[in-house]
Amino acid sequence: MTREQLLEKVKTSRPSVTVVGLGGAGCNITTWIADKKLAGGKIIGANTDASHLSTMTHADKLMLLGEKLCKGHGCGGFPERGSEAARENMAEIKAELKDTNLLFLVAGLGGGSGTGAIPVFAGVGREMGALTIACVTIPFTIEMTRREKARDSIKALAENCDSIVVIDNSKLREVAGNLPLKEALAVANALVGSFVKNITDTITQPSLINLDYADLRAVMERGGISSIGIGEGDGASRVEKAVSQALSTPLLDITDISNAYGVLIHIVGGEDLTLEEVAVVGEQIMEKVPNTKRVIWGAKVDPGLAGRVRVMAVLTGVTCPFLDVGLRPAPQLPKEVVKPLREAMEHMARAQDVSYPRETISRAAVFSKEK
Ligand SMILES: Nc1nc2c(ncn2[C@@H]2O[C@H](COP(=O)(O)OP(=O)(O)OP(=O)(O)O)[C@@H](O)[C@H]2O)c(=O)[nH]1
Ligand SMILES: [Mg+2]
Repeated sequence: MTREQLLEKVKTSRPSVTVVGLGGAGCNITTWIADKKLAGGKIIGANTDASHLSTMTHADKLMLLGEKLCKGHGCGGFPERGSEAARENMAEIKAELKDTNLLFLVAGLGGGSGTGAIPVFAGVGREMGALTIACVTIPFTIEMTRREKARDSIKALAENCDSIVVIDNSKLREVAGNLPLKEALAVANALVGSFVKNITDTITQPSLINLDYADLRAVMERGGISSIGIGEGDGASRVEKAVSQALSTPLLDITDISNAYGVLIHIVGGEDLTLEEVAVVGEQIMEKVPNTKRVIWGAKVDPGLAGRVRVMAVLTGVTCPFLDVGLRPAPQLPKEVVKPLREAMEHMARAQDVSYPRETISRAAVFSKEK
């Protein structure tokens, strides 16, 4: 193979990513992502509400769902209408998702359009063989009946998704403080949005440590519920602070983090982020989640973050008392699914052209050893 052919291969083998925002909340979240620029992914806004959809100025494609059924108005909180509306657009949905490898479906559950349409899109995604990840919020405890509705729809969604990343709006207070509703929702939008953007960026763009599509598949494809925790730290113990915050305030109540099926760790730091710090993040998180070998990494330098470290930990296949969704039977997994940290760090060291501290190497070797 010539170098040109190889470069062409790199280009064509890059996974294609599609992000679909469904319903009012879903479209608001994808607008956040589009504003931050999503390199290497296509953004689709889909809603039954024409007027809300028209506010999505940066999407690559807008889909008015159920034009005949809803006539450009919303679904008034009825998910059955949302499903029927989406089915009206089936041919268009199939055409848009045709070549997608990684599909993010984003919605705020509890209303009609997003809640009803998301399982329809998920069904198409799975049928097309895409790794299908739903990213949803569940309503505040005060929205009682909406919350019940959201719970039912997650059960239905589990049939067709590889993973469902859930953020409970009620948990936002713990991370964001007692904010007025509009601001609390904006925090939720930023959280779901950064999850989607972080993964897409590290898969499609050269990063410090690249997340690999096959690895992502290994931690996400068995389904179930995933919970996200985020943390940020500065000063001498910035890594410890960021990790303990990320693990102590998951955005969904889960019973036991030590039993997670897989872990995805994403680290962002300024130019001063060191290899040692990246290793310490891994070590601390893996101490808390000792029962899994499925741990994948992404790390990125953001020059605007000087002095600080930001950690996002995604725990997949967790148990949540409110949701009661289990894992699907195990697929044929490759024997070694843990991306060896040592390999990743060697790559990182080469990219940064720094020499490798001895202590870090031995630590990394511990991570990559089969447990
Ligand atoms: N994160 C986030 N959640 C929101 C936002 N707006 C509403 N929600 C939540 O999402 C749930 C569903 O609301 P919408 O997305 O407006 O509903 P929809 O899917 O458009 O459904 P219909 O309007 O009934 O057709 C609400 O119960 C809220 O909990 C938002 O901007 N961000
Ligand atoms: Mg709406």
